[in-house]
Amino acid sequence: MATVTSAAVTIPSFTGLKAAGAAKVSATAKVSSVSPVPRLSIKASLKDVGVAVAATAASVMLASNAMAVEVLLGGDDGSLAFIPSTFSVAPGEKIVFKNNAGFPHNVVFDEDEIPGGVDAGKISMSEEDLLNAPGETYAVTLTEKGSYTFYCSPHQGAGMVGKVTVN
Ligand SMILES: [Cu+2]
Repeated sequence: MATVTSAAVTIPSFTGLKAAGAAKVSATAKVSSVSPVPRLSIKASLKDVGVAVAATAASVMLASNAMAVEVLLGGDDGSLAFIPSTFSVAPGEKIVFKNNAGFPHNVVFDEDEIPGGVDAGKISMSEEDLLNAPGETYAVTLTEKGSYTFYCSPHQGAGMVGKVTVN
């Protein structure tokens, strides 16, 4: 989900770059009879823009092929929350919790609110273990179908709880 959003942001900025590049080309065309050198450098910069867009498209494809869901720990607005706080995954799909803001955070599954037979200890971080650095991640893969409630132990009281459905 986060990947799709970043792609949506990248495309408009590319359009802006392309427009700026096109404007430069037409402006320089008048000068080019004097010196062909600026024309070459503009060609190169347009090519770079093309490469950047191709790289973005490739990373989006890789992310979807990997079948991973990214959940941010803490909102950009300072909220103490999992973002998204409610989501679904397929059995075996990787869930990557990523430190975003307001840390330290952690991810602990509630032993009373996970499918029977699943060991909360095996899928949780320890209550004392914390993600302290920006971008630090904790990944978990759930294989049993059902719903799982999890929380961040430092911020559980502030409402930092989430729910994932494996179906
Ligand atoms: Cu937290």
